[in-house]
Amino acid sequence: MSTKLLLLLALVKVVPLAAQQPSDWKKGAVCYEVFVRSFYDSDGDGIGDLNGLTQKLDYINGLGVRCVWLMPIMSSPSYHGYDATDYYRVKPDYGTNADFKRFVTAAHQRGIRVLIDMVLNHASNEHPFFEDALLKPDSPYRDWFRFSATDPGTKGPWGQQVWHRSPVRDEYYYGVFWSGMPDLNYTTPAVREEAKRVARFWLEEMNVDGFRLDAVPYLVEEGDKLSGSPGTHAFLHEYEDYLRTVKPDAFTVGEVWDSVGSMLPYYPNQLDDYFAFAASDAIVDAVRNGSAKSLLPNFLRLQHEQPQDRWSPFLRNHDQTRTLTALGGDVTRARLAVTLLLTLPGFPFLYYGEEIGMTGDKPDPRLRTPMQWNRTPAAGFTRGHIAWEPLQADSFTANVEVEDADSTSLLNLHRRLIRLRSGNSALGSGLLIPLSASNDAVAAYVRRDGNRTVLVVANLGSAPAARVTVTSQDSVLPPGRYALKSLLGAVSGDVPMLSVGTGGRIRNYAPMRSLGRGESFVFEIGNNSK
Ligand SMILES: [Ca+2]
Ligand SMILES: [Ca+2]
Repeated sequence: MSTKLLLLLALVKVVPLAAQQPSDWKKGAVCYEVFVRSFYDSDGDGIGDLNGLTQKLDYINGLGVRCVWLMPIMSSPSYHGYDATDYYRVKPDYGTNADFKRFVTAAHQRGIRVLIDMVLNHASNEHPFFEDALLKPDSPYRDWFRFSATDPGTKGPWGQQVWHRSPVRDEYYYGVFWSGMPDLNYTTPAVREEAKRVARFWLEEMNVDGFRLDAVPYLVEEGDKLSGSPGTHAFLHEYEDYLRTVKPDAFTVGEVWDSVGSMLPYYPNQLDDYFAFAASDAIVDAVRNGSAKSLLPNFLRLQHEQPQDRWSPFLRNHDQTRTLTALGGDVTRARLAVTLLLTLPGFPFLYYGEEIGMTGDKPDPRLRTPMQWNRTPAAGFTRGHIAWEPLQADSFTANVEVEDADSTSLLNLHRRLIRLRSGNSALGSGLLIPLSASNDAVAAYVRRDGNRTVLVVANLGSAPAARVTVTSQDSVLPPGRYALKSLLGAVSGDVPMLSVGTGGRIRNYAPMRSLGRGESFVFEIGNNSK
């Protein structure tokens, strides 16, 4: 490519996806999880759909996210879609395969990558292959599932029933989650090949950029090893290798809902990335408990073990009580939580509606309620009268329209933080260096890469914290005096210069006279002014 053309490309506002280095795009990026059914209904039937999602792409782009993960969009009898009946066809409620392709094209035009949920572990009990296997003992699909002539009676990984009685004859089949979701048998070569064929279809024909893989620890059962078996790891490795041959920069993120220690066996050569559940819980817990003590250990361990673009923190996903509800409706705490999430390392994910402080608690449909767009009875989600699931009660006050107009809103804080992260290499990919604060309620850390250094200080406590000082155990910066500049709005009063002594340590530095309740600061540490 000529230098002239390179220069031209650099000047184009949106860098075409193909021109980006395969792994570069995750640096400083945020990915947005969307439940299509609840995002925007384009035709008034009360169900969100792909055309509606396409119509709202400018909103998503305006958040500054560079990637979306769509919860299941394949044909399925359930509202959530985690039980497919056809892996090659979009759920008719959501539209057609052509609608999906138009969505992907429109997302790519905005530089937004598209990941879709891929549910490999199980199909629906209404999937034609399972129905065939259930009905006919000589079905070619018998060994695509796991049948047993007698009830093995064994329980699942969390003590649940996993062997379900066939409704047709005296036998049992295996389903780790539910009788409506029979597990596919990945020891059968044809099942592994089919999983690859499905992946190829979505990568090539539908042009997606990758997958979020559901429930990966449960893929292969080996004796009484129902989770994290050697066969599961081997299959993930095989699957990822296959994706590389189809689309070298395809991206995969897996759900391993477990501790950091239990995530680590899924590296280095299986999926690209996994959700960091334990690190995510640490953020919400720290903010809820008003204590910074257990905030950083999981992040530091992950940082030590794996590159930052290979683990993904978040606040909440579609299976969990929404952040604002978990924080007792306290918006100040919700602001702290997202400030921590988007200034800590990793490749963060954001669940739709969290940016406007949507609320919701179990049962599951209440965690996935329609997006609140404006102050109308259906919150602008549908022009029909009835949404598929009732809105949350606060849709008149917590919605995009209201928060858009308020520069101090949670929504605008999200936009600022997402942009800050993408534009500041220290926040995007810098090393996390923990600081100890003189007050346990205060979180303090530095992010630093080769060029830039950022200091984050946040009071998680329920009272103001006066004269808080921060200290580093290790070398943070070359010795000298540094000026601090706030990256998140104006700061009242002067911020004292930071003196870094020999050894590069920060010692008893007090950036502010007092930190108000819920107050946080993100400072750029300027050039050495010595
Ligand atoms: Ca619709
Ligand atoms: Ca399985």
